[in-house]
Amino acid sequence: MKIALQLAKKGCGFTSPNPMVGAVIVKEGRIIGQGWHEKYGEAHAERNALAACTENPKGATMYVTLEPCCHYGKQPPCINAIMEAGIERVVIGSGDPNPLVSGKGIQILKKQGILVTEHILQEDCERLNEVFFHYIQTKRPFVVMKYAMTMDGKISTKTGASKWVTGETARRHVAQQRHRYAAIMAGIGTILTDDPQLTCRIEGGKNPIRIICDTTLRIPLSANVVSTAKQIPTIIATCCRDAERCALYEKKGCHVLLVEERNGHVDLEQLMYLLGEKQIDSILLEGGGTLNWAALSSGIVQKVQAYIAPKLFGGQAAKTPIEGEGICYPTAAFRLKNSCVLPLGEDFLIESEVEQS
Ligand code: AOF
Ligand code: ZN
Repeated sequence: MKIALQLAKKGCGFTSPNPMVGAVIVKEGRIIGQGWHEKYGEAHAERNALAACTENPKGATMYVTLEPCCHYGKQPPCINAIMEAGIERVVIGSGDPNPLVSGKGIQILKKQGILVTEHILQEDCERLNEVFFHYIQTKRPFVVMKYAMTMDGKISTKTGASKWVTGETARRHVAQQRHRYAAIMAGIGTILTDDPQLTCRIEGGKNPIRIICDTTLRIPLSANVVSTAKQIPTIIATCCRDAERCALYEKKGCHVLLVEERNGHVDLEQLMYLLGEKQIDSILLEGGGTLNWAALSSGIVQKVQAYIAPKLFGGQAAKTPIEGEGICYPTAAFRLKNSCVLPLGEDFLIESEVEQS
């Protein structure tokens, strides 16, 4: 199962909005085939592992990180392939929360006389697909709020300069996250001050869909994200209903998404619903303090990634990761759980889940 998990991770960034899955086929103590789900819409891990078998898999055991599917989607049911190949035993990491599968895959395999062992390395298999599990159950994207700050909690100096807070190793890690998640979201403030590309920039990596929250449609037509929108999908979420203005951005290749207004901003809850409808299963939120507060207080954030640099900027005017109104008492804090720390060069990444209230 550990090997299957490693195989599954090779699909990272390419399977969205479907899961990463790995499978290993073992006969008489030898691995005779392995495979993973390589790309959205293409063959599932189980069929890839069967196709890769170097000898007849009849009587063999299949280790698979996710319950095999039993429905016709873009691909035929994996349980059929497993039964036809004469697999004797299936060892499963986690169940599939997809309502079309959800326990039925296991049930049918058992009915056909195949031995099924469940819950092997279940936690690892569930963590691997935290995005898929969230998306299939809520139809909303999994949102990761990311920021880089100094040890005194600043994301820029008092002049607004932020290049760079963290070192190269940490920044390379961020690039991997842009590959991993389906989309990246920033606010108009970030576009106006930094004019970023919001691309991935790692070899063999995929660029995330870019989502810009721009309540009043102020984004310059010359902004990098607008001028490259024909190459990299770019969504502008706005409350501006001026059709002529919207058309200017559409002509440049942007998709203008009309959203209701809430507290003077784009209604983020509605935006998450609309993005979920577009099959966007995950978002790396690289917002400034205003957007971060709006996101956190509207309950759309699942995870926080804080990159922390051993530096101090000082300055009352220097920006912090989450601004907005803030809370009154420490007891009202947004609580985080299951935190882990990853050293990255001289910096650290602290990653935590947001406790949903
Ligand atoms: C995958 N890859 O390796 C496995 C999946 O539309 P389809 O036919 O590709 O079906 C997608 C569903 O199949 C997915 O939501 C999940 O429930 C199940 N298993 N999917 O893309 C795989 N094993
Ligand atoms: Zn399948």
